[in-house]
Amino acid sequence: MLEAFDLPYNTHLVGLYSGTMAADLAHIAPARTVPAMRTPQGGILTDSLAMAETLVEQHPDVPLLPHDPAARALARSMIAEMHSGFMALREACPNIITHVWEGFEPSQAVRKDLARIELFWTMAKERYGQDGPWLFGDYTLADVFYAPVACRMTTYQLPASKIAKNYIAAHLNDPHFLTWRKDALTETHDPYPYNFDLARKPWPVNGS
Ligand SMILES: N[C@@H](CCC(=O)N[C@@H](CS)C(=O)NCC(=O)O)C(=O)O
Repeated sequence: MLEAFDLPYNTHLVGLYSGTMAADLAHIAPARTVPAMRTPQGGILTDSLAMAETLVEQHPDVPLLPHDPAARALARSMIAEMHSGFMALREACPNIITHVWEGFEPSQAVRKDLARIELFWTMAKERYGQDGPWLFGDYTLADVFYAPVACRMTTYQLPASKIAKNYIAAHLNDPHFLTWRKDALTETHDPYPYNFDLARKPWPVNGS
């Protein structure tokens, strides 16, 4: 969110799998999950949706959401549904940005989540997103919240329409996404936290 809109920030890495999470977050209580954020005024935000709302409030001149009220309503709804839903997809497909799993079979519940995501992406693109690669043309917070979905659809090779494929490619080629991936490749885990009995395939270079 901060990176994509050129909002200055400092990063503190937290040991999600190393057992140090609680200690690493102690200085920004009551945060207990990542991401967590402290604002310049000292406010602590413990949740991504709270961060998004706060940034919109604090940076009225930054186009974090589409300008058009109807587009804005759809963007907000898509963000909220992502934030509180798509649990089947999120549980079955942990977000992995390093490689592709070969032969993952999505369940009916995952397919149902994907159908709603397709509906949202198509509606946003067709109504408001004709003038650029992103859901609402220019990059907005909706794209921030759906970047991990584009990532999952790549990692697990999930079924995608032509519109969805083009949208996923926009993420995979986005400089911020590429930095995210480059950083992820420097991480090692022992034991590896995601155990799928599937072969690994290389990540598609620049989404091709
Ligand atoms: N609703 C939260 C979800 C945060 C969350 O579940 N973060 C996970 C990593 S993606 C986490 O920190 N898990 C560690 C734990 O639950 O101990 C948000 O959107 O910010």
